[in-house]
Amino acid sequence: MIVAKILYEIADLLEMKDVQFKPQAYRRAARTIESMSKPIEDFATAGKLEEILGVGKNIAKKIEEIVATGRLKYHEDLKEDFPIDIDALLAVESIGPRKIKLFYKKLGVKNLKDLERAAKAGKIRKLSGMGEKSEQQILENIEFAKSRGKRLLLGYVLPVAEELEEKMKSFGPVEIAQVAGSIRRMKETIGDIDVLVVTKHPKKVVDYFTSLKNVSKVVAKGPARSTIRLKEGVECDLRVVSRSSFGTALMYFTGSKDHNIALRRIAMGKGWKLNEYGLFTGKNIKADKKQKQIAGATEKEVYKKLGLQYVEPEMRENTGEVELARKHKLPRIIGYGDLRGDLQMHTKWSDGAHTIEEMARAAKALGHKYICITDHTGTLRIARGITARRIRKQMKEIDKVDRKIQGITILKGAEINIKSNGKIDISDNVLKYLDIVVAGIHSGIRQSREQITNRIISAMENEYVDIIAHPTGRKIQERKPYDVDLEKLFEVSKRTGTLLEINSYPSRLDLSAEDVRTAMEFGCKTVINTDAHSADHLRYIKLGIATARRGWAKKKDVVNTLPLKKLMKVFKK
Ligand code: DGT
Ligand code: CA
Ligand code: CA
Ligand code: ZN
Repeated sequence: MIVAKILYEIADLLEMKDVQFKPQAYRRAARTIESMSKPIEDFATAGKLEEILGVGKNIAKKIEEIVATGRLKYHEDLKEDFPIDIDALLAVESIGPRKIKLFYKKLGVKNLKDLERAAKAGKIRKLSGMGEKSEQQILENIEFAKSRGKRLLLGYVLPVAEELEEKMKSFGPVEIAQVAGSIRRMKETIGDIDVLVVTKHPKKVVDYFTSLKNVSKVVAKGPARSTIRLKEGVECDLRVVSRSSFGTALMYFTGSKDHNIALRRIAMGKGWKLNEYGLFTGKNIKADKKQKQIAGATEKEVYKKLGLQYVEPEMRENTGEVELARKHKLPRIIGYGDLRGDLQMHTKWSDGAHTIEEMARAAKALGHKYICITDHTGTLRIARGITARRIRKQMKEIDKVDRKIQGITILKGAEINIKSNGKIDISDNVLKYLDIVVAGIHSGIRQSREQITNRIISAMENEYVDIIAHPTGRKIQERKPYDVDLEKLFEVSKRTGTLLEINSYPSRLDLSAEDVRTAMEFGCKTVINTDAHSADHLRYIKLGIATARRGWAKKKDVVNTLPLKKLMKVFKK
């Protein structure tokens, strides 16, 4: 990940220097590397960097240097030309490299504080291409950027955490290793990684942990608890716990804090005590000699002793699950193995990185039984939207690939654009031949609540539209949802049967878990898609399932858990 980050920064820096073409090349390479499932180091050691899409001789050499030394001289030289906190400024929505350069040259803006001061003093509006409105917008966006702190996307941290867990597990003296905390609850953003281990040799384990290859700093080192900072930019806490209290420790460090407090209260009600060391009779572990541990080795036995149904980690937010667990009435939420396919993805026909065949083979390898190809259509220039004529051609190609690859069915679809006036950018004459039509808003998002809501509703009422893609348009930590009356959409969804998507892309997760929960209360059905723009993105489906689980969706609430035949009935025109 550090490689991608440096390449992105080079692109920004080159853009600030007005260099042509090169920025796009660096960005393209960064994007590919960022979404690869194999570590870049593997390509580097095998001397196969140039096989990566977008990586030529020049960029390959730079990657080699980063992999070998953790840094890049070329990058550091570029940074010296601009002594600016680019990361912080780029984090402000609507600000890109060009504006950073403009603000730096004309106003000497080097960081967020400078920018805020300049905007408040009315200096931004005087620059060419800027106005009072954009100045106001910058101020609002600075506030938003400040409020979101340093949390990282689950989609970014999860693979790092999983790899770390694997490394710990494979170390001889480790008996158990497991990730806890917000990652285990699959929250959309993550503060840090929490890992628990059981071992008879804490010192060896801690030495191993603090000398892992991707450690950038050892923050604390002790036999019970150690903290490291990883090169990927995230901190990781390791706690050594005993086998007999592993269950209660896992519960404690999984959280959420509010869920734990509710459980502790239940234990107290029974005259017991619950903490990370176990479930005990007697109120105070130290003072009460008669206290005895009655559970603690596994989570299941602790929940059971407390008279509760087991609560899945994704539901442990104290939003009603404890009450239901007490009554043994928790919903059985969708499982990670329940999905049979993915119904939104892009190929080279529009702005995707891979061919239909490559996408199908990758999906099959993930265990999918069906996929739907949904390239962008018509008016969406930036996404290289395809015309009606090309769609017909693509349909033939899909048939061909579908016959060629056994064991997976490739459906024909499109992701159409809902224009500002609520109209759709391609005619019904084309739509009616497609298996699945996904519609979404991709531009003109600054309309009023009423306009946006009605715009989406008019698409939902089109008899050929099956799915509304990323219904709120939010991008986590980048862009707020557009102003839309979701409850109205849920009502219309129930009436028309148009599905609202759970988009699995790491920065989208849209609908959010909270929105899914409301949708479920309305009795809506939903669909989990990746919106993959490359074969490597297909594995993000796990994040969408996690979002559905956090929203308490059951298997039957998600249409792409259905076998193909039943699925096709849902999408019958
Ligand atoms: P994060 O890291 O901000 O994404 O969120 P968490 O939930 O992973 O929080 P973290 O890393 O601070 O702590 C891990 C778990 O440990 C947390 O979910 C619950 C538990 N925990 C931490 N501090 C407290 C506390 O003061 N009281 C209780 N009851 N539990 C705590
Ligand atoms: Ca944490
Ligand atoms: Ca922590
Ligand atoms: Zn696209």
